[in-house]
Amino acid sequence: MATDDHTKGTAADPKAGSAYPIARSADPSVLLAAAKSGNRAALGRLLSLSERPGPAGREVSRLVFGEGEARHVVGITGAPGAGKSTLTDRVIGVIRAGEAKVGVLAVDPSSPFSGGAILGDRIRMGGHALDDGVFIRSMATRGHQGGLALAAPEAIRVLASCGYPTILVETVGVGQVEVAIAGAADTTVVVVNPGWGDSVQAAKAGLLEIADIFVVNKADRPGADQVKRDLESMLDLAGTHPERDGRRRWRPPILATRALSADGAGVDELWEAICTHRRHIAESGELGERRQRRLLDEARSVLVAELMSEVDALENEQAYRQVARALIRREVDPYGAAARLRDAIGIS
Ligand SMILES: Nc1nc2c(ncn2[C@@H]2O[C@H](COP(=O)(O)OP(=O)(O)OP(=O)(O)O)[C@@H](O)[C@H]2O)c(=O)[nH]1
Ligand SMILES: [Mg+2]
Repeated sequence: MATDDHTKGTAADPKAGSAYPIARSADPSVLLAAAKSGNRAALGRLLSLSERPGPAGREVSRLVFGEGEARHVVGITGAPGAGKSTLTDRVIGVIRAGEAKVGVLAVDPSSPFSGGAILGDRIRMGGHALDDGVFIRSMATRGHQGGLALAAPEAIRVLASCGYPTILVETVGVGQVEVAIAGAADTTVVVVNPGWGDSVQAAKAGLLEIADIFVVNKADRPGADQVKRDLESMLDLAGTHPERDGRRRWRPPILATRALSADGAGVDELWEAICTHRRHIAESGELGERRQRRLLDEARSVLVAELMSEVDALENEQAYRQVARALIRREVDPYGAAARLRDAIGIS
């Protein structure tokens, strides 16, 4: 099956014609070269390395950062069960009809026991299991030092540098981190369903702010028009804000899809809207700005993660115990304690 993050290393590099299992290599540059030449096991291993703390992971970051960036990162988010995976599978179909390669990141926010959900995504996107032009990676919260917010952009760069210029990122639209990941795309698609209050739920989850395109999926069910009207009026309200920099404003279109129907009704239009949005932000300069902002956000997240681990490491230090004692005896308040700990780490 082509949805492989299984990198047990048994696959020999077919392109090199050698029996040496390159995917088992721990050398990031060897893996990157193999992955670029189409070795999927090597790509999987590279992604796994990039998720782990330590020098190998850092080296992967360094290597792929120098390789440039994805052409188009598309976030697909929405409530659990809205049909994100089914829709993603359909969009993959449209992209592949044009023969471009596509990488998919299915971000699973739940616990280490979420194997079932990941398996579900694989099955739903399984229509492309034998297609070498598609690489699907499931990513769970566990295992990454700085959490998903750091793992996702890293994985996007790895996929892009290995020949997947378009990346679809599916995340469930609940929880701050997940919404932030979906919003950290060039184009963010928010999926809602017909039903009372679905648009209100989307607004509550903060999805209204990050949406570049709305999709009312399951439009085969009654109530699709109502959700569309609700969203339109919410957008009308938002539209009363002054235009920024006098730029032509992008009003998120609201499309209807039936991802399960035989002809995938509305999916062609969705892909068209995604491409139109990319053109729009490329022309207005927003694409470059979004990416610059994302990079800076990422660097800040790295800094915070590093500081956190330094603070954690302090717990075993004498200085920490002294400060803790003073705090408990109320000789110093929490701010004073923090100032002393800062001294102990060596930041002023
Ligand atoms: N009636 C109808 N059902 C749909 C449609 N699209 C998807 N479904 C069904 O909705 C259910 C959820 O679909 P998924 O694609 O797994 O939804 P998801 O948003 O990826 O779900 P999670 O990743 O678990 O949050 C499945 O049973 C699909 O078959 C549609 O257009 N119409
Ligand atoms: Mg899904």
